[in-house]
Amino acid sequence: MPHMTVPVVWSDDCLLHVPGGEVWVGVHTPGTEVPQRLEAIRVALAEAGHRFVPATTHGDAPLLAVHDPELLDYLADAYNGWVAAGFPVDPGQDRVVGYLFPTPGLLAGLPLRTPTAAHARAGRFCYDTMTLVGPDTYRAARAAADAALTAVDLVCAGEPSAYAACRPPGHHVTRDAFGGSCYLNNAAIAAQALRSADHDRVAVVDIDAHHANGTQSIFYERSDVMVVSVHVDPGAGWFPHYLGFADETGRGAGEGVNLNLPLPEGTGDHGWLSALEAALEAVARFEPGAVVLSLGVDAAADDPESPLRVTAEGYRSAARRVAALGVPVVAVQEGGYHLPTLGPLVAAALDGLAG
Ligand code: SP5
Ligand code: ZN
Repeated sequence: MPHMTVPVVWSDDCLLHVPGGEVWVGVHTPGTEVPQRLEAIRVALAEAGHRFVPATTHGDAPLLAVHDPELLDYLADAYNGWVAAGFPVDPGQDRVVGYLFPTPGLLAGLPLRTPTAAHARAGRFCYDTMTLVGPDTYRAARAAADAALTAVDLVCAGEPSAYAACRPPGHHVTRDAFGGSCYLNNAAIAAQALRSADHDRVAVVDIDAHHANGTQSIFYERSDVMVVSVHVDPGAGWFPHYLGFADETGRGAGEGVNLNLPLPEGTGDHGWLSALEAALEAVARFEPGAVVLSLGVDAAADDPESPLRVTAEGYRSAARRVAALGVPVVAVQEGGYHLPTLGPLVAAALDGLAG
């Protein structure tokens, strides 16, 4: 059998989001989720001979199927509101970043309002200080979602798999709150689009180093979309800290349709692939018509953002096992921050998907 290639859905607009930095424990540090990531991926996938397909626009409806309209309205206007409030001049912050967060202890059961002030509104929708909004952030986030939706179109038209070069990533975004360098949940948008198109049951398999808290949250009470996530144990002190524990199994109709496999720091290919194998057995029993693969490559040994020690061979095997489920796979890019190895890691994964 000839070795297949995977269509790579691409939009130049995904390069437009420039975080400008992030506020890490109160200190302004350089951004980690930078446009150079996507360039590195592009070079490696072109070299591997994959086909590039331009992303097409899909409008608001598939986004509103998983996100609150208030979140989209906020993201669309956040930067303009910040500039209008004068923050780029005084105190000299040219990106939107929150300073006050409506924690349950603050609200004490009273209703969550949307504040008037731009600096307060930021904390209503963004749950961390690491996910700044700049002039073209929303345009890039929309382009990433459109790339994911175009990949859905390709598998619905008969491709066995498609990869969306999504940036910014998405799996940390809930129905109405963003963070973790993510603005719109590309994987959830793709999963819902697959549901609406052809498939009664869809599974999201998340192999980013970090728990898929946003995707989990969006589908937590649903029986038609399974979410499985293999990630570094949040209980060992890793993002997203509050979520991603093994006892989060879904609620109501969704009970038993959410699976978390937290792993100890230092886990390498063997332990990571064993956990994935267990996750995929649950997925196979669920009998999905299609799978969304949240492909973060930050579980790699060299990655600065996680303590997992997965190799490129590990990613190749993981993707091969996902493809072996025998249903269409829409892969969307999530994290991965070590610029020198990022491209080869994604190329190895796509090679496994195609093989
Ligand atoms: C999509 C994705 O992989 N998001 C990762 C979000 C986790 N970010 C946690 C940041 C932890 C601190 N990193 C230090 C960076 C200092 N600039
Ligand atoms: Zn990650």
